[in-house]
Amino acid sequence: MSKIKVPENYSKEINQEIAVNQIAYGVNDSKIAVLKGDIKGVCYLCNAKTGEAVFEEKLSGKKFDSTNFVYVTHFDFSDYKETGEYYIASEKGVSFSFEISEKPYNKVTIAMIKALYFQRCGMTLEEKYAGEYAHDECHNYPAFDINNPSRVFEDVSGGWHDAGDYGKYITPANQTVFNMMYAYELFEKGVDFNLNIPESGNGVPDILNEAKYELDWMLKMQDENGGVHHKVTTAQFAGNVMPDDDKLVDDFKFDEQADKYLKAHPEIDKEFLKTHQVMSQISLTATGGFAAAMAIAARVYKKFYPEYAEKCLAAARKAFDFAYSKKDEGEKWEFKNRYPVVTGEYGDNCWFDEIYWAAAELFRTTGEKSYEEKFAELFKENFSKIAFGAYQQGGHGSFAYCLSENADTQLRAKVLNEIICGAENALTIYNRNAYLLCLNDGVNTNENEYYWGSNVVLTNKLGNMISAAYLTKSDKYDNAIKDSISYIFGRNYISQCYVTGFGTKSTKNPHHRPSMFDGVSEPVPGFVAGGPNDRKWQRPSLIEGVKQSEGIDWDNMPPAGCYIDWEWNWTTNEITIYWNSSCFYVTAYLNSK
Ligand code: 9MR
Ligand code: 9MR
Ligand code: ZN
Repeated sequence: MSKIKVPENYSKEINQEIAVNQIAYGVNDSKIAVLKGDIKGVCYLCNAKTGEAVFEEKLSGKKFDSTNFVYVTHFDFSDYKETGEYYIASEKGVSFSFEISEKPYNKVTIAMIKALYFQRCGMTLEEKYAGEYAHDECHNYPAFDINNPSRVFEDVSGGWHDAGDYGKYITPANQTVFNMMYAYELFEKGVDFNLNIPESGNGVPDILNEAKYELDWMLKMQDENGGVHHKVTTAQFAGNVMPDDDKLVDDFKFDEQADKYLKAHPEIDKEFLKTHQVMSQISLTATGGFAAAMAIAARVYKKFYPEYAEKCLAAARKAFDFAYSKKDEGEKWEFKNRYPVVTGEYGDNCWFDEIYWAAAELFRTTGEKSYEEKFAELFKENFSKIAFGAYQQGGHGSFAYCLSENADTQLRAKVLNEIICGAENALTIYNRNAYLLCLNDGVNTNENEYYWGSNVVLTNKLGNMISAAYLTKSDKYDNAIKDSISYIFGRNYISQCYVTGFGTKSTKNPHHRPSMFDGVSEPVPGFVAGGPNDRKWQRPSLIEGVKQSEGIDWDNMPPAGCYIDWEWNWTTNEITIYWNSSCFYVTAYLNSK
């Protein structure tokens, strides 16, 4: 029996101002709870089963959180090293419970990868894999070429729905498969799980089985000239329906614009518009990133499917040649939605980073000097060499180059230096952040990074830190990485765990059509929500959402509080494939240690 006792007068009510990682802390890791306010009493760690206090500390030393303009106090129970389920008791009440675990990220990593299976388009999700989230096949309709409507792509099936909408977009796909294949290549132990998907048990790791579902679709998006179409979607966002009930353009607006369009294209008619998806035009950002992704696939699938690997390599080379030869006339290829398409744009006015990434991957895969020369040339262009994401992919390229055998020593040193500077920068931000994460808040620096998809702004930065850690064989960034993940898992200003199905106060109402319209009360598990968005002008749905949350003073809400778990608030509560992959790439790294 422990001699430590929580005083009788301590409240036993849950107090959300005690923020913890609601999923799990690693048993040998730093373990901190962040309490709002200047708290001075003794704080206790209690066993959740018995209520018994097992560890205590007298709190002192408030810290100022410049992001949200509050004082906070840390309760550090790192010295306690027994696994189990716990909560924290303070004079202000108790926290949500959490685990201390040998393998704190395993379950959530599996769920975050499996979430991609739930995004599969074009096939039935059977009950034995999808449980109550099963549904019939969807979107197996042909697509017409936006540049030439009489040209029809008969088979654009497969791949994942990108997000809460049902579109399929190449640039986010490029990042997602990158995360998966790199997680396998570098941190295999951290993703070596059976996902219970149709391919499980076929001798190929499930993370690669799942990625291949997307890659197979991506290959269909490459045109004969090597260029890659930016996306294939219905003309408009789907209505309030499950994927298999999305009867395309049943709700296609036949307005004046449509009439004009049909007059200009006598080769098609209304019926045609109602039965086809739209294949949007080629873009250089899609093509460059695709070349990179396929070059990675050529490496990682070689051992399992040698012919497939060859096919991926050929696709990569062809895409690269297309993108490289057009890079100086890139404006012509910058993606903008064209009528009748109004779905997600994924606009990006810099394509050099994607082509840079492709050159690096092709060099890494083939060892051919010509790709290295082009990489060296593109290195001189002005774009971030450290950013990871669906828009900025220079960080992917830099990492790939530094991992290449026979990389030029001098150039490699320069590239590595960029990666390390980026990681050091993130570390500095982390070190002054009272909630222990590396997002800029606009106070100490100019940029406030609490914008649309802020959770992935964070995990992408961790991607940069992981590159630095991996290349320098250092664990100096690991605390910052783990602590930032604890922010996503609930240790934040609003005690919100942003992963569906995990933690106590977790995201329950994501802007995700299947979760919204499947009649199941719980959302599909394992999805990471976009997170707080402090750009007030970009929150139409949040403003409407005020009605949903009477009494909340949104105008004075600090950055990390600008979140509402409401399904129509897509600017903070949507989910996407690449937000998930960016997060499980990080936990895969942590798992593999
Ligand atoms: O569901 C759409 C989501 O995936 C997008 O991120 C978001 C912003 O482009 O738009 C959502 O769709 C909404 C559309 O923009 C406006 N009409 C209502 C749609 C939601 O049903
Ligand atoms: O993340 C994107 C955000 O930065 C844009 O402002 C917004 C409007 O164009 O689109 C977001 O991306 C969405 C995409 O357009 C459609 N699929 C879901 C994406 C995430 O919300
Ligand atoms: Zn579909």
